[in-house]
This record gives sequence, structure tokens and C-alpha cells, in this order.
Amino acid sequence: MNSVDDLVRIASGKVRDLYAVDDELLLMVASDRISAYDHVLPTPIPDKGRILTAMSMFWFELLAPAVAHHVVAVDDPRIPADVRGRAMLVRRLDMVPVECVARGYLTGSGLSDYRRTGAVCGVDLPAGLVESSKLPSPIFTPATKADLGDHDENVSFEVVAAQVGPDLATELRDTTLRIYATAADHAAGRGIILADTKFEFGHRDGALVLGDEVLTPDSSRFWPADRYREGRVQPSFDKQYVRDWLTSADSGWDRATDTPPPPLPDEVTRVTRERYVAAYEQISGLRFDDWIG
Ligand code: PZK
Repeated sequence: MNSVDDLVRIASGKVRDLYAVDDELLLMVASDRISAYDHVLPTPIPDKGRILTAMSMFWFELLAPAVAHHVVAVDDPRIPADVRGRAMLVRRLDMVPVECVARGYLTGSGLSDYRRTGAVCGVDLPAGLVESSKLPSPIFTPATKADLGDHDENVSFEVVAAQVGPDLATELRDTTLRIYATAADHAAGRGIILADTKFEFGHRDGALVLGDEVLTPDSSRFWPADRYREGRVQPSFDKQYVRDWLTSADSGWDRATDTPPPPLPDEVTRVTRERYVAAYEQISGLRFDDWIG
């Protein structure tokens, strides 16, 4: 009784699921699943779903003066008991089919595109940038959603404008860069570089609304500022311990093959949970023990 299994699931990602509640409301549920090297690992990270939900809520509240968001409640009788603490009751939006990425630093697909073309998503960049370089100013690098399992495709502002119209494309870019700046400022004050992040927006009653989860390690790159060094790949705040173990001889796994990754040892699971808790606490200044659940 009162389990999420009583709801109709309308979408699933690698590590979260979306359910219908009624005509107006959805339930977004974060699982404890973790992905690495494009695989979902067979071992869950205890509390990861609650930690990422707590982190998203912290950011939605911080950004609320700057942008409307879709969250109605995280503690509400309509939220089934078995997902309480890792579920957000959200307003149904008409989603804009654009992944709205802001980048303040150059890494990942942005760096690949820059090395090939000198630009990212049609934004020309100065010569001489290297892995993890800080950009002269943050840039909007939209992507179009790929099917589950595929990678999103970087596109230019003009492609977005052709898809959704120039006015909405401009509003997406301006809003994305404005809330990235607010979040990056907050993170910097807590010793963390927000290298890049992805937002998704929708419409409700004609107004643009911030949806999805926001500013979690699954949608963003957070780098400890005191370890930042231009010219090399930065260690991932949350997943580095998992990645290092998976690629060590100990794991016996070869990520170049398509064999599934092995279960994580207890120590790797425990340390990774601690990393997620530390990320939440460092970013928010709050204690995870005080989160609902
Ligand atoms: C919506 N997704 C992505 C996929 C997930 C999430 N407020 C909303 N209204 C209508 N649709 C969506 C949202 C939001 N957010 C989000 N797809 C549709 C997605 C898979 C699992 F949890």
C-alpha cells in the first residue's frame, strides 16, 4: 500500500524514473543506481537518490528568486512512503526538447569539439585552450537529446533557433547563463568549481519553468577548487574512487569491451557514498543527516 509501484511509470533514465500522479503532477524518483563509463553498475550506492534529491532541492531554492521551477513538494502525503526523501512532486510541464548546457570550463565533448573545430556549438573560442581551461566567459552549448544509451548531440544556437524559434532560443540561452552564473558563484564561495551543467526547461501557463533535477553530480561537473590544475583532466568529486577501482587490475574489468562491469567491493561503495554526502554538505552547508527520509 502506498508504494511507488502503484503509480504509472511514464519515463525512465539510467538512474531515475518519472511517474504520473494526476493530470497536473508527476513524481520524479532518484534511485541509488550509479553509472560509470556509460554503464549502470550492478551495485547501488546507499542513499545516492536521497543525496541527489537533497542537492537538487538546495539549488532549486537558491535559484528560486531567479527562475520559476517545477517542484511542488518533497514532503507530501501524495509521495509514496517507499520513495520519501528521494522523490520530488513536480508540476507537469510542456518540455522544451533542448538540453541547455552552460560551460565555464573546457572539458568532455566541449574540448573534443574545440580540438576539431576551434569552436563549441558555434561559439568561437581563442586558440591555445587546453583540457580544463577556464573559458573567457561562460558559454551556452545546447544539445539535442539522443535516445536512451546514445550521447546527446551538441548543436549551435542557430539550430536551436530553427527548432524552437529565435525568441525562445534566446530566452533559453539567457536564462541558462544567468542561473549558471548564480550557481557557479555560490559554488566558488564554497571552494568548488562548477565546470559545466545541464538544465531542462518546460512551459506552464505560457511561462518558462526550470525542470528536471538541477546541479547534481549527475548533471554537472564539480571540481574541488584547491586541486584545480589547467591542462589535465580533473578528478571527479563523486565518482573518481569508483572509476579508479573499475580501471584497476583489481576489478578484472576491461571497459574497452562491452562486458558489464563487476559488483563494487564494500569499501568502494562506502567511500563513494561518503563522497556524495561530502559533496552535498560542502555545497549546501547543510547536514545530510537533517534531510528528510
Ligand atoms: C519530463 N523528463 C526527463 C526522463 C526522469 C526524467 N515537469 C515535467 N513535466 C513533464 N515532463 C517532464 C517533466 C520534468 N522534469 C522530464 N521527461 C519528461 C526524464 C526519465 C526520467 F526522471
